[in-house]
Formats: sequence, structure tokens, C-alpha cells
Amino acid sequence: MSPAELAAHLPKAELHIHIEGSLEPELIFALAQRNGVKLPYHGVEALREAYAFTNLQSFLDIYYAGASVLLHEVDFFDMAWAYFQRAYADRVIHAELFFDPQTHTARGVDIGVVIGGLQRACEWAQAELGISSRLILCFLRHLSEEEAFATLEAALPYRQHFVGVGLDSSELGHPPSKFSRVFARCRELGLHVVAHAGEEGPPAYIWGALDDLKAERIDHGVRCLDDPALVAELARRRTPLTVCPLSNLKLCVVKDLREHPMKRLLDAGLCATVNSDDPAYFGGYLNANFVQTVEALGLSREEVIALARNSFEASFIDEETRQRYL
Ligand code: ES4
Ligand code: ZN
Repeated sequence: MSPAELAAHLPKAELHIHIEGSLEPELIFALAQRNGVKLPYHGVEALREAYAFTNLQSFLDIYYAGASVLLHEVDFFDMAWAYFQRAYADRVIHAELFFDPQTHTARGVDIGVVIGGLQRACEWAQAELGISSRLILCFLRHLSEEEAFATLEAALPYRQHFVGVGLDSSELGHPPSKFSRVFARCRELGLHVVAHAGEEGPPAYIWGALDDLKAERIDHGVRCLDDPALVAELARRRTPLTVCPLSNLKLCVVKDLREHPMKRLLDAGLCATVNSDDPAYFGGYLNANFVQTVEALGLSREEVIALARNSFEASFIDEETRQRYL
């Protein structure tokens, strides 16, 4: 078995998937029709053609437009269930799903509708596919601290349905410190804490995620390599990085997968993991990310096994299951 085949066959955890980023164009148009939502694209082909991104913001504009078709609980269920079926085909046995409540509450959708639909899909995934899953509520960092606090407050009746909080959306100009107080409150509530940092932003934002937010994992984090002291600290703490190679390629963080830093991260002793980020927009689900990265970088069987093992080490799965896959 080649390293790429091994990667596809191994059981894995996926830790960095925005569930709204799993909406395929076909489902976007089906939901638009079902819900009577008008889209500024003529059809599936025209929408796909718009997926020529130059940076993070150029993607986010289209991503938020796509999410506008989600109105009812069943829409959130259908979206997540479609993801779980694809994850199952890729040998994902545990998934931690980011969701962006503010994208929906801003359109008048109740946060209970969002969490209810996603939670029901998580239950089905366990019952029908044997996939365990957790939800992670993300705050949109381009919005204010006050809006993040209001979102946390609205989510508290559903506290038992999510294990942690994250920070996503436009990174540049929105350093982690903007959300220090919200994240402190989340930690008091016993929530796990993760944050996007060092995707487009500088190493200082990764330091901020560690020091100001006490992030347990860094989402992306690839720009840590610009700061050797930071790399040493991430290695010392074994802070996981949830890296998303096809995302980095599509958002022009790297020019070519052959230049992707994944191998350098592993060589530096970091707990790096492979993830799909927004698979409907970036050209592939988890195995596509694994296979293309393994082939572009010539990763070995040992490196593939380390990546799969890291995904469980870095997960918030129950401790007994976590130990079983280490
Ligand atoms: C995202 Cl790739 C990426 N970066 C930051 N925020 C996001 N939300 C959805 N995908
Ligand atoms: Zn992301």
C-alpha cells in the first residue's frame, strides 16, 4: 500500500471543518428553491465558476452568500448529514464541526434552530454511521466583542450541545486580544477554546491566541514557521495545529502544494493534523487533502501514521477512545 492509500484507509479524526463550508452548490440551489431564497448566481455552474479565490476575504464573501439559503432546522440537518456521509466514505470516525451562529442569527434565524438541526445530524451520524462528533461554536472576528458576548448568552440554553468555542472569519485587523474577555468567560463555563490564527495573520496572532485566549489548538497556524521561538513553544506545549492544505492552496496562502509547509511542521516536532476547512469550496474532503498533500510532499508511511495519530491526540473525543487511537 502506498503512503497515499494508507492515508485514505486509516481511521481519522477531522478537527477543522466549517459545516457551512460543506454546502455543495447543488445543495445550495436545492435549499434556495425549497426556501424561496434568491441567489445572485444563475445556477450551479455559475456559482462554481465564482470559486476563484485570491485570498481569505474573497472566499468569505461567497461563503456567507451560500449560507443565506439556510433557514429551518431541517436545512441545518440536511447540510450536516451530507457532510457526515462524505466523512464516512473518507474513514473519518470522529469529527469536530465548527458552526457560525452569527451568520444565521443576523438573518433572523434562531440559534436554537441552528444548533437543533446540527445536533440531530450528530446523533444520526453516531447511530447510522458510528461517527462520534462534537460541535464548536465560532465567533466571527470581524464583528464586535459585544456581539460575541450576545451570541454566547443566546447559546447558553444549548450549552450541553457544544464542547467549545472558536474564532474565525477575516483574520487581518482582528487580533485575538479583541476577544480576550469573551474567551475568559467561555473558559469559566468549562468550554474548550480554539482559534484561527496564522492563516494570513502574522506569528503575533498565534502568540495572541496562546497568551490572550489560552487556545488549546491553533486552527491553521502555518505562519508559525516565520518565528522560531514560536515553533519551539508550540512544540514544547504540543499545541496542535489543525492545518488545511487545499484551503491554503485555494486561498493563495501557498502557490503550489509542493511548497506546503506540512512536512516542515512535522519535522519541527509539531502536532500537525490534516483537515478540509471548507471542502465544498476548496476542492475536496479529508481524503483529498491527505492524498494530494502526501503525494505533493512525498510523505512517508510513518508521517502518514503520525498525522492520523495526531488527529486523535488533538481531539476533544472522550478520553478512553482518544487513548485507543494513539
Ligand atoms: C474560514 Cl478558511 C477560513 N478562515 C477563516 N474563517 C473561516 N470561516 C470559514 N472558513
Ligand atoms: Zn477554518
